Amino acid sequence: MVTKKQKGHKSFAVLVDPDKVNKILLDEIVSLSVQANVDYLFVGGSLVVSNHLDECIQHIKQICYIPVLLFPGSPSQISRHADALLYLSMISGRNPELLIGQHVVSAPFVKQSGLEIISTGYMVIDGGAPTTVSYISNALPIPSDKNEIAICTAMAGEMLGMKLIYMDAGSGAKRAITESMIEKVAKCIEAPLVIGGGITDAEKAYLNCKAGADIIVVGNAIEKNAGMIKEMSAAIHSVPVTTA
Ligand code: 1GP
Repeated sequence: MVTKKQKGHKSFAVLVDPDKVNKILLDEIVSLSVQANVDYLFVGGSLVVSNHLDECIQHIKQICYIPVLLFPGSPSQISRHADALLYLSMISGRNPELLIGQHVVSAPFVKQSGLEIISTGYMVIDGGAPTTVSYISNALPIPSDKNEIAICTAMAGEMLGMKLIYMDAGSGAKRAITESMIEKVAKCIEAPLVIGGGITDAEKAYLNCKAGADIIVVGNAIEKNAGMIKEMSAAIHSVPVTTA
């Protein structure tokens, strides 16, 4: 991820929530992702109630080579079959459980999993309506027009050693994160910047990358119309390469 950023390459991550996709839709999403050169498959969700995470990831690994990264809503969403774990600390909130508490409890288990651990400063930005992540986290999101708070939070996360900064308006957000916020945050950090939540068309994905996003995550819009993978991927990968 860091190397891709250094080369100015923009990446596309398709989010698969095991609760929201059946096998037919999963096969369709994976097949279209392979054809469209999707960079990553993120698997997880704020609230996964089913118990077929392992099965879902094993199936993906059998049918494609796209790296699978866990995007867990809780420590129970860990599968050793994935390639890596986004080790999220919710630095935008003040809920100690999501900052460090759950990490302490699950540390031996996570270590034993053998997964590549990618420490990630996770920032929830207000998406215009309560989302599952904002409810479950029991923490206030960063207001969507408070760019300074987002900048300072991202900088602090990076200085604490986080390898990625992920700004998320929440799945199905009414309002995606503004390009103005993305641009200002991107200018202040060197870590790759992941942007997701409420991105519903290729143009928005393109504009987010132009503003400074390094990785775009889309889930909801693809669950509704998997055909969108192709145009979104083409738009993201068409952003001119710029090296810092
Ligand atoms: C949510 O960032 C992801 O955590 C993706 O959001 O489902 O709205 O695309 P969407």
